[in-house]
Amino acid sequence: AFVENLLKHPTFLNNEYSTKFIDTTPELFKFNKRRDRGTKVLTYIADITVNGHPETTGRAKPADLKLPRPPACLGEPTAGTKTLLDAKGPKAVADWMLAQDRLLLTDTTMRDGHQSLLATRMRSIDMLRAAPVYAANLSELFSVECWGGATFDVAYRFLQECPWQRLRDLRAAMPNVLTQMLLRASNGVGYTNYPDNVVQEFVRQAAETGIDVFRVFDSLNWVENMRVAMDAVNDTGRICEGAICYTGDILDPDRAKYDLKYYVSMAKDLQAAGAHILGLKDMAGLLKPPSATALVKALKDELDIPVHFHTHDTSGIAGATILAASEAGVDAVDAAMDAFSGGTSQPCLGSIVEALRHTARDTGIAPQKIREMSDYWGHVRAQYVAFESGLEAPASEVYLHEMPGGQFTNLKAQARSLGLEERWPEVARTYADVNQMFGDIVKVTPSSKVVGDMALMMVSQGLSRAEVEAPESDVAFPDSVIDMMRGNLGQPPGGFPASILKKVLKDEKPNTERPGKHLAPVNLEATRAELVKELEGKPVDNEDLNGYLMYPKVFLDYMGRHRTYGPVRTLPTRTFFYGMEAGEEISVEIDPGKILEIRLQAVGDTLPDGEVKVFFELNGQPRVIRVPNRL
Ligand code: BTN
Ligand code: 3PY
Ligand code: ZN
Repeated sequence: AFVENLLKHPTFLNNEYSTKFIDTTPELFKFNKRRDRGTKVLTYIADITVNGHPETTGRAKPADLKLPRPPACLGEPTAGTKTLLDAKGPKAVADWMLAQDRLLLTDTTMRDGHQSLLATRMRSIDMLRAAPVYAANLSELFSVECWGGATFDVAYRFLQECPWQRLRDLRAAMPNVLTQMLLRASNGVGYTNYPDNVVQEFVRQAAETGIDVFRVFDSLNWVENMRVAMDAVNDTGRICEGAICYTGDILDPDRAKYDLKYYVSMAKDLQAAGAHILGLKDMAGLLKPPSATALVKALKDELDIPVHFHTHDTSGIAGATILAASEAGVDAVDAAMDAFSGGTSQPCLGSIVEALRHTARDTGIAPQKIREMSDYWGHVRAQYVAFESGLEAPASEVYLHEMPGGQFTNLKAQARSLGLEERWPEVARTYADVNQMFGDIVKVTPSSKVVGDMALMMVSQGLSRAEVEAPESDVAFPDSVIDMMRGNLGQPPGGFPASILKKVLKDEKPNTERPGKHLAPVNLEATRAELVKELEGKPVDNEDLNGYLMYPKVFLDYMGRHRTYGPVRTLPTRTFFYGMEAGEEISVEIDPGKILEIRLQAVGDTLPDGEVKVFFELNGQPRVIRVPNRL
């Protein structure tokens, strides 16, 4: 009916229609979703070309129009770590790791690399063009970290794409190498504690869609709060990497709370809880080389499972820490491809490979293959210049504030938007003060966000720690602080100090039990039915259901935009963020094998009704799309 109505409609006959036409033509409205995908994608391009993309307006623009070209695949994919997992299971992979002399490497470019350097904005298409090359040329890697952490919500929220589809496609393109994700235990890939069955269902789906290695951590290092997620991973037959979050300095007598004994004891708890691998997650890059020597030695002595080290190069010294950890016998480390390394990201993969060549821990990866891959990543990075943070030099300041790599540049941007840019040193010091006021806690998503919220509030209101703590003062604490003190993120070692609990909660009694214990399970089928209704009858599969369970509003907003703009995930990144230029031609595979050849002919003037005609050729046929001029 829609097509019939549309075909007869005068506006359509003029080959001029737009979202607005659809929205203001009630007789068509119901069928709006049947507008063909090509038209939707043209509408998106027209809109961005006319109005710009809200996220890149006013930011630097990439110089190059060319699509980044991945290096050639040198032969067919050969057996890799994933092949071993499929044949023999997770315990066999862990045993294999222990038996290797070489240092094993995880490439973090597709997750933490861009999360830490480009505000998580890398799009699937840029990953998917690289993935077959990883399968063919880099199957000696231990794993490719490509999912989880902040990438999940950013995909829906800012990139207008489905994170599940990204994972499914990556898995298909890299059948021989282990895929790895970062999971915030009972916080899933969100910022809050979810009911146990939501976490379980999420893990089940992630494994089904394509994750092999789950790095599970808790933002307060509370093992009790990691068990549900770890058990769920073990139920899938995939690899459970239980991670310690590293903070403080084991060699500093003033930070005795997080000493060697603390970490070894937590590591043993994680091993007992079913971890196949122990993750040593140094999210801020605080582990110094001599401390790494001591810590890795102790962990290797005390554990039966392999140790996998993750760090950030904010200080500039992480390469040395990696080499110290390697010398002390660490089994695997994380690094980012050269073009996505350094600064708040991971240390440089190619340089680690070079540093270990012709030694007992030679990684066995050919430097030439890394250089070629990194060349591609360099061109990819250049497309995202609008999202560069501008951090130009290593910062030893990280030992003062202890902000995780992903938060550092983010908080700086937040401070700037509050007009506090000049007072950054004060924000950094206050962040450290808040940490001490909260009892010296692990700071990683989501606990790091709580500390950041409090620090920004104090600096913008001119409050010192002493003023916040003074019993007579009346402080309006941020909601996230109240929530954490209530126990909704769980408990740090030794609990929160009584003084801050009293100040924040007054006479309210905090919950010191596992938050999930008090959350009723979600009725999954009732939720699916509710979502079907929200989507006006569209069938809801398990991936969509899981997206909605993690982020109800973000997911629905994404679906709403999807209805208007269709599948924009395969647009070149340049087109997605900047639209097209007159005379430009692009080729877009909107479905496997279905290719649209799109040429932008011209952009017309703004008409009296405020709309602009945008003239395209779609597969050789002229098409005119009207979009509102919102500038
Ligand atoms: C975003 O949500 O900002 C990113 C997704 C892109 C949505 C496009 S941008 C042009 C058009 N105008 C909007 O407000 N949303 C869409
Ligand atoms: C995340 O949770 O996204 C992190 O990267 C923590 O380090
Ligand atoms: Zn990290």
